[in-house]
Amino acid sequence: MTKPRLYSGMQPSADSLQIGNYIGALMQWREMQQSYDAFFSVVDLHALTVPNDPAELREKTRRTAAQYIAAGIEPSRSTLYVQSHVSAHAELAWILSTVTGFGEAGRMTQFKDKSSRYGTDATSVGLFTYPVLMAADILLYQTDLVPVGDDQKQHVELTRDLAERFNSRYGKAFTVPMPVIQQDTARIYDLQNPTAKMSKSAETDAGVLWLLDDPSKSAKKIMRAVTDSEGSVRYDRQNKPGVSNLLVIYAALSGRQIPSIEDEYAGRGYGDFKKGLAEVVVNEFGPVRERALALLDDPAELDRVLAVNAGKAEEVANKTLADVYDKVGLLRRA
Ligand code: AQP
Repeated sequence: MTKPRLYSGMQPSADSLQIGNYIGALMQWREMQQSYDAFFSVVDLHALTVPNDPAELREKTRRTAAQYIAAGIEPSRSTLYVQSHVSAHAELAWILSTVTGFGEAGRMTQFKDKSSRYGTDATSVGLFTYPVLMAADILLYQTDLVPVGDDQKQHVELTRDLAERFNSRYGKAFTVPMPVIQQDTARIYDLQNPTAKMSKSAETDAGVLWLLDDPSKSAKKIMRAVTDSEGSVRYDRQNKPGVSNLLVIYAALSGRQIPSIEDEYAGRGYGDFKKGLAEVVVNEFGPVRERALALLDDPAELDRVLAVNAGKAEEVANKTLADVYDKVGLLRRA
């Protein structure tokens, strides 16, 4: 029996991934690759929608791929590749842009947020059409499921609308995908500002735990994480966002339930709790970091693995693209 297909990706927007990317995405991908035919890409074309240094972007792309593998994505089981290595992504994005309404694209809240933050002159058309490229990523592979954070839900809804519109206008070319929305307990917040999502592009470093950081540096950041004055280790997202965030990280990485961690630290101070969490984080990330650094020590081998996987991705993607070209009436090259 064929397995249902899964698609997800991350932008190579920093030298290291952060713990939110690990807990919110990579840990789930690692689990899901067992039961799904999974495609995981490093979406470098998406990263171009904001200014980048070319040499740094190349390096970040390799680093992101290395961290996928170090975190347990198996390139012999899952199709792990770099988006720009498969030219069908950009080609399908063009076709989809012709069935996307201007107003429809303008309603995407992520674009509205970002463009109001940067101003229209500093906002590229690429940022505006970002969700159309994302739709192309997903639809090229006849994807059944797309695991995403709730901030991406609107983009998957657009993808579904475009797939349905295209299928009814030209005949069925796409599977209509379903989003799998990450649970709230998989959402990680900034250690210094625990009501804001932890992010690769956070303005300050002190609130972000990086996968590739020296473990002692991560331990220090945990010891300095913002808590509250109550002094009890208790989950209450509303009133105790700092402690709740630390509990979520603890539970996710140790595989334990939050109440059992609360029991363990009942009547003990935040210092003890933070020390315990630092140990959990260092134990989990130490080996991931070492594996990633070892992979990055041999970039030629990493590039070879990525090339093999790009070949696997291309086989599926080119088939969809050829069908779409036929359906919209492009003349086949003789
Ligand atoms: N704080 C988080 N908690 C849980 N999950 C998170 N993800 C990101 N931050 C958290 C998940 O990681 C994947 C990364 O997707 P992305 O790189 O395309 O962009 P993003 O979601 O915008 O992640 P960042 O780290 O905040 O990057 P920048 O700063 O570049 O925008 C997604 O699956 C996301 O849900």
